[in-house]
Amino acid sequence: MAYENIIFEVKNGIAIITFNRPKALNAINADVLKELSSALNTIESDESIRVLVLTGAGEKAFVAGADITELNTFNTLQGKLFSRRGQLIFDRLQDLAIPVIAAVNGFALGGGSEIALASDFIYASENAKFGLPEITLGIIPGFGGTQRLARRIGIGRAKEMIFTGEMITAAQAEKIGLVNRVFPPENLMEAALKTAAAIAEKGKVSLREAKKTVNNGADVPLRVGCDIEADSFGICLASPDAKEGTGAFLQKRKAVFTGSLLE
Ligand code: CO8
Repeated sequence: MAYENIIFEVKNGIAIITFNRPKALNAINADVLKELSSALNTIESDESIRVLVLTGAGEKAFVAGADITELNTFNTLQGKLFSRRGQLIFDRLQDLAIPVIAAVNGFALGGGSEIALASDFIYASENAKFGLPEITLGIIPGFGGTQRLARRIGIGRAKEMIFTGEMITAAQAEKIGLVNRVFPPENLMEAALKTAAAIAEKGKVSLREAKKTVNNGADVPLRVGCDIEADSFGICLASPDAKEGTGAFLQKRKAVFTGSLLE
């Protein structure tokens, strides 16, 4: 697929999706969702891709939300379908077998915050701003934000952000655990790619199982979560990576992981 609203590139096993609609601060419309979905198809079918980094083009915005021009034309059914479509694509991001890092440069509002929340963790530039301003538009978050924000930062803080629609700074976002780390704008991508490269050296199977276990364990009782963990632990041992990782430690050398997700 030819991309017009995102830039999709792969370098050294790291995929980068850059939201790229400068005239609307990278806001998400139906075309962006279509292109994001197509890029995810490629990522899911290419085993050489080991980590995905999401970012926004330009210095001002990561993604300034869903496209309000488009939202303004929706009737009830179209709104519900667009919300569901976005949710399903963001679920795919969350469930991707590889880690996803959001490198948030500038505004991450509405759907922009919601994409970042569907990623595994967030790095932000000092000028990043997070918010769910939908309430000021007479609507509510519709790409999973009401659910994921509460799970990430707690119900009270999530309700405050959703009810007021106010933005928070990168520093505030770091303080409440929404963001892992904050960097000067010029260092953000370098930092995200450095972490991505460190993760890319690890075994694909153990990364997939670690991600799945944390995700699937988050909403179940501890006992059930620990059962999920034990099952995933067993799956890791079925991969050659477990032999390689433990063997390399004993032989005092660096492990080289070759395990495949298809095994
Ligand atoms: N949609 C469409 N266009 C946008 C958007 C957007 N979300 N955000 C910015 N733009 C456009 C502006 O209209 C402007 O265009 P133009 O130059 O043609 O007038 C251009 O981008 C630059 O923006 P500003 O001039 O406003 O730049 P400022 O620096 O003055 O302000 C802000 C930057 C604060 C980010 C401001 O643009 C803003 O408030 N944008 C809207 C943010 C927002 O409300 N986002 C939430 C949208 S709703 C949503 O995300 C719901 C998700 C779930 C949907 C469920 C399906 C139904």
